[in-house]
Amino acid sequence: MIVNNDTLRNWIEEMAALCLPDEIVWIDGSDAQRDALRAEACATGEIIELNQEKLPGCYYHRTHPLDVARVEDKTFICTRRESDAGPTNNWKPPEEAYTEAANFFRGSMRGRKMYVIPFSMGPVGSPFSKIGVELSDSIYVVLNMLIMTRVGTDVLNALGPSPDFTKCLHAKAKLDPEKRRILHFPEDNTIWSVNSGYGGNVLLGKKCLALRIASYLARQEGWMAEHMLILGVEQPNGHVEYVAAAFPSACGKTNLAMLIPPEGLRSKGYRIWTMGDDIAWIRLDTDGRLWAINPEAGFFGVVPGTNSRSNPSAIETIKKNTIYTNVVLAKDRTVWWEEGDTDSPGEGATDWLGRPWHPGMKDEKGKEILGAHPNSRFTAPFRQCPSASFRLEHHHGVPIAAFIFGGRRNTLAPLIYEATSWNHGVFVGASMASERTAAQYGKQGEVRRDPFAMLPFCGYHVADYLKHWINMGRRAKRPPKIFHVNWFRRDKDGNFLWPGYGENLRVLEWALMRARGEGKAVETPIGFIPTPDALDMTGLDLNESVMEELLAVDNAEWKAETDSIEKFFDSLGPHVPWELRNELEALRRRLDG
Ligand code: SAT
Ligand code: MN
Repeated sequence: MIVNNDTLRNWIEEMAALCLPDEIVWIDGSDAQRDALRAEACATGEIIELNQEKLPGCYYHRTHPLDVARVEDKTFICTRRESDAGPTNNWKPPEEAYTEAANFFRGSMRGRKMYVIPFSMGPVGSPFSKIGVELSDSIYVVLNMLIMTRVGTDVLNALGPSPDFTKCLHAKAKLDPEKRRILHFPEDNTIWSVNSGYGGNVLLGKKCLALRIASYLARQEGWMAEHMLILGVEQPNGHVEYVAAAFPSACGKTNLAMLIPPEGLRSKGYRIWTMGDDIAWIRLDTDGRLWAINPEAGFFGVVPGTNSRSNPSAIETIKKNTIYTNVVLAKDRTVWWEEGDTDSPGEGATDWLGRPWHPGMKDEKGKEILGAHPNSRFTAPFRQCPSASFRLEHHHGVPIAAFIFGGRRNTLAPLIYEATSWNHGVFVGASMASERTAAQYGKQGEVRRDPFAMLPFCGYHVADYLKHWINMGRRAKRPPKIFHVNWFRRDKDGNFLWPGYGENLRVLEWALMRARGEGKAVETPIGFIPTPDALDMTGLDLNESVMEELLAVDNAEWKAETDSIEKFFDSLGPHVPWELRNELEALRRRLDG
């Protein structure tokens, strides 16, 4: 391949001299090359071909048992000054990080091939998009990148001779967890990842580029890189309005992104268009609004718990051309997972570790052995989603009418409330939190703050990130309205008050009505909440008293919350924006009434 880009060629030469691959292979994005790579990986056992009658185009992969998720303690932001990484990121000085990791990369591709993966985050050639080139010695990574991003010759053509691309280097090396490093050099537009083979550690377009590096660039260039799903709600009159929503993990982001309207609203003509389930890049346009694209081209979703009730669209999406990682492999080369659509994978199945397995198996201590790893994943092309938005390839994305922030709170936060101003909304996003459930390790009920769900993904000082949010609102003439939702409020006996799933559309629709200047609301100290009759409840029978409980605001509980938020702000260091300190004090005054 003739590549007329000196920066790119020199960098690849330099990295090849470090890693010493036997061969360098350019990924052109063609089906023929993808098929050849699949065949090669099947031959070595790196992937397994699934039952092509039942799961056409689907493949299976098991990771190393100690390589099953992102590793936050091995993830670093390497800026020249430590203060630029802020108090919530791990930091290493760039020279030290490069030197140490070079030792792990050195000679690690001997006897292997180095694949050159040119990829675009966002539609190829869009002014919203960014180009990256990932060098990797893993076919599994190549096959995943082909689904998750736009890859190939088009991307090189769009780049031309420009040096403006993110240099991404990945080597599996020995998969040694101790020597695993996920290094970000925002000042060099560079990412180095070594000793892992899975997920966000190695699909470098995703969290590493599209969030950590992009958030750094976005602040410099005046846009936003956010950990948000994007969803279009089509009203009965055919008009589509868009929301972008941020939730901490385990709040059902992918399910919300693929929501199926409940019958009562569907029959009125409501419809959902999925734009993204994880990441939004957002820019201010000349119309004064914020416009968002989804920089990805696929879904990398958690498999366990995905079923025809929780997410029928996902079930439809992953029937073909999907890579399954770390689930149960059935004897007929289909796949199975906990809380899927069937009770058992049948005789002769093997678990994510490759051991013979059947449901109900217990270890020596009597603890249940899961067949699929809890972080097992599907990688599937976006366009296979039945509700995939027709604007996915639109270079400008979609205008955002409302931002939705959420968390998993047993008490305190009502089903929905609306911020009274942009700055108040930024305060709401900055103080987002989830409580641990029984299923998670650690203390039950412990509150974890995760501003904008960006804490693990912000490529610079989080207080500066909060200030960037304040500034974006100042610049936008028609900024989105900001809301906070809580699908997880419980009654005294611990039961969920709200049915969730598709019913959540009723709540989103109220937010969109408010954004249009409609919708009934009452003002409370924490913001506007719907009047008890404001949500469209057609087809859902919910007791009035339950609705009241869902919308209740308890001043005493909220006062305790303000103290907890203040402690959190204090932990972020001295330059938390004064606007947010003001919002905190204003909230306290309103609560004191
Ligand atoms: O592994 S990913 O980072 O892509 C997904 C996640 O952990 O959120
Ligand atoms: Mn995510």
